[in-house]
Amino acid sequence: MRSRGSSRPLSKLTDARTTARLSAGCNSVRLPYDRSRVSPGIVHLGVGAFHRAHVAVYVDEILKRDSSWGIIGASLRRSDTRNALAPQDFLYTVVARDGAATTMRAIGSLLDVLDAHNQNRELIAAMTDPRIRIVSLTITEKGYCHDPATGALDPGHPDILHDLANPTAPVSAPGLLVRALELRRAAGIPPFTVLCCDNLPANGEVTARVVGSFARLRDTGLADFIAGEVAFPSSMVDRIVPATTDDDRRLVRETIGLHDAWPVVTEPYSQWVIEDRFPTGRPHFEAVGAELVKDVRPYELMKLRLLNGSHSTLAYLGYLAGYEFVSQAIAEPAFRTLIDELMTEEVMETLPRSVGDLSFYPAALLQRFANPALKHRTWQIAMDGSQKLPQRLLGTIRDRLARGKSITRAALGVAGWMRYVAGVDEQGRRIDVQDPLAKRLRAIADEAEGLPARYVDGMLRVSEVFGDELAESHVLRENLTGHLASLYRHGALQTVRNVIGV
Ligand code: CS2
Repeated sequence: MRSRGSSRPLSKLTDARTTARLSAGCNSVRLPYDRSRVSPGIVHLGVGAFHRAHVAVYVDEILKRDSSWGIIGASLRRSDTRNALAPQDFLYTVVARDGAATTMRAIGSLLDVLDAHNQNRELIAAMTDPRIRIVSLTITEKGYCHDPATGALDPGHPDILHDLANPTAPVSAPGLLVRALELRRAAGIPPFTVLCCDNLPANGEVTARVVGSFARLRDTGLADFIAGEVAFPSSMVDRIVPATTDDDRRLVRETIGLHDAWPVVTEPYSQWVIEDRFPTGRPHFEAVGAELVKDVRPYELMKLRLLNGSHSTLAYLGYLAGYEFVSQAIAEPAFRTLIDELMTEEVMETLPRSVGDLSFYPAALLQRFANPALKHRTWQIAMDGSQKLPQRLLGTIRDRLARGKSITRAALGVAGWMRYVAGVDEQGRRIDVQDPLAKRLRAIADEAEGLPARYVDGMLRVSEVFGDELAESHVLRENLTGHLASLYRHGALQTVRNVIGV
């Protein structure tokens, strides 16, 4: 493993050895550029599977034409990505699969992965390096330390309290960004552009708001500087990337004859729509398949409500009905019809017309969900529902209620979530609910003592999820109570059948 002194945080990699090893004997897995010439231009916070199959792949294409945009990655929570990738010089394989084909390619755009806890100084030094012009983020919804219903920073969040007490050794994304911007400002280095790549609506604005609020809690001069000088473009990201399994590792080993400790398996499809606002420069993203636009909001709404709203609905109801993978759930005709109707009957008319003709999109999504080669666990998507539901299902519900339209299917997705976070499945087994609010949600379920109306009342008071306005809606309350009663009495599959009328 390469050791890195803090005095040389961004030394160039010379990994011809590993490149040669990965390319040996396999024409489909090789790097089409000289990696020893690549220098870092991007720091990316949150190097999970999604990043490695999405932004890192676009940047890998960029490196064929411009070697100044390598990525220094950082893990904010765990050190497992660094531990797996360091021995292979941060090279890894991306496997794109569907029923018809499997393709593999090596990705070399990731030059290093730093552990934000154990290598905090190195990470901040990297973010302060003048060569870094973009800091991008995929830290998941909960990484923003915000109130999901309003998008405002939660000043009582444990990581924010930590970073206010330790401003020079921050652990949260807002804390890291503010510290690095502070150091750049002091050193006269122009700020970087902050590029959010998480599934949040107006994700650039949300990031600007939490970073700005955190900065203001530290130093108003710094907050004014950030508000005036730093760009936070929004972007819509899309690629389905399940967590890597041992079977995936085996597939790579058997195909290319090399052990890759952490490949990523994904679908062939990929989309990235970026708001074109990069005062400090950017790669020629449009040359590698990204769409640069003035306003990302319509694309974000489309994707969050159609894809992610369907995904979450499938995840909760599918899990409860006993389906381990999305492809299994969508193969059940009743689920397929429910998701189709959710999209075409409820979500579509809430979307802005400016996004163009979307009539092809629901069918394309159903096909992507059905991809039999992806082992995408319903349990994985079910994680962090309290952070996801506002933008995935509740926006649709709010817009439809305002127009007096029915919300049956979207409300069933929300009721599925409520049933799921109560923590016991239809066979009486414990559900491993992963959610920052898991304990509180479970307590609300326990207090309701099996009475759906009481449970719904308690849940609607969780203002981080529902805000104030939705909690007052009788229509929503009635829909949720009816669905929840049915989920408990008849189970998820029968409830779905009843809702679609078969
Ligand atoms: C999924 C997303 O885990 C989840 O919540 O809905 O990660 C989804 O696969 C991506 O947004 C697809 O672009």
